[in-house]
Amino acid sequence: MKKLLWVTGLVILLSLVFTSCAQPSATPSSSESPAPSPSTSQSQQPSTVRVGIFIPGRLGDSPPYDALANSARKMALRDNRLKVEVFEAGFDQSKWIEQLTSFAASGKFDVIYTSNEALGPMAVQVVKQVPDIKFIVNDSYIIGNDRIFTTFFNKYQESYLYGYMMALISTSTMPGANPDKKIGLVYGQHYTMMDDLIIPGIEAGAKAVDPEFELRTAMLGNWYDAKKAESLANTLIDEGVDCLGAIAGSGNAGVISAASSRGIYVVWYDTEGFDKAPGTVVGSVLCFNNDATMANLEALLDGTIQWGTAKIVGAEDGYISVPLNAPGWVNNVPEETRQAFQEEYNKVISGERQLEIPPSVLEKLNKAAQGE
Ligand code: RBF
Repeated sequence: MKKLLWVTGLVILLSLVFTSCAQPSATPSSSESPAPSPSTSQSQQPSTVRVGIFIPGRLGDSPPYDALANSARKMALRDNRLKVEVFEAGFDQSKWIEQLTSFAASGKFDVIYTSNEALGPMAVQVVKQVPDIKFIVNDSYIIGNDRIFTTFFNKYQESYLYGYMMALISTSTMPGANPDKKIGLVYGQHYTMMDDLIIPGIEAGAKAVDPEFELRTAMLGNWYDAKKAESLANTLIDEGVDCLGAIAGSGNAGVISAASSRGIYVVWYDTEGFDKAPGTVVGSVLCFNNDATMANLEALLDGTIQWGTAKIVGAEDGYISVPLNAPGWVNNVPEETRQAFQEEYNKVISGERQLEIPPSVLEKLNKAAQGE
């Protein structure tokens, strides 16, 4: 009996081995071998697009540039038609045009993707000198150049929300908030977007909370000196400011140091920022540079970019937003303050509160880019 069982077992085992060897293509394991590509994708070999990312500064503390580089790298991992190389040009702005020209003339790229309003005019110059190269520029507004596409965020709207939030925090019952109707901003340098959209937007937002609000500003003069930024922030706090904004790249760290040692508040611009200093950074207004970059790169790969045009995006289409459920906001800011903010925020995203970029500002940016 034992012998019979042993023989039966052996027969079953042998027949299993035989079946799996004899029918390789019919077994589930065949699906692990490379699936045959559909004939269309075999015949239309996707062409590669080589994109050079030109960072006008350094990566690490500048939300628009970090988002640009990170999104492009992420996109290249997801789509093998995209090849990406990132170049950090550094803070010496007098070198940028030369660096950009040689980057474009290197022959390594089909398209250069860069950011900020000073780079738009440089792109216009470079396309005149370097044949075939194309440019996508975030935070720039240029129309009519058929090798340039720009994306412009409604910074007036973003800054209005920023000022509105800072003024509400300043008038709140939060410890450290004083009766003075003053908020502050430390910023990197003068440029049209700062002077004509960001600062006026913050002022309009604060005055919408209370017309008596005043915005005190301090210019850093660069995008990296955190020590100087700290001293500027301290001066603003001495003047009665109890909630600060920071748009100064690596200088922002100094604004946080001053605010946290003096027990006042910071609202972050473009990204969440709560983790930079929990309890000091208590709110933020977001600008989704990453989404815009991904969308533009997707359009580039699909061949649907509208060269020669500029795309304006804002809160109504989800490119500017506020993290209303973030623990850093919910746990630090009293409910009535958050409620008041949310009411205004809803008006902005629904379009009830119209905060358009003045056409004269767009015209000014385009004219500057065309060298007019
Ligand atoms: N923003 C930064 O966060 N870091 C920078 O290094 C930086 N450099 C800039 C240089 C120039 C010439 C200009 C016009 C803007 C710069 N910005 C920088 C500002 C940036 O474009 C954007 O306006 C702000 O970051 C707010 O979104």
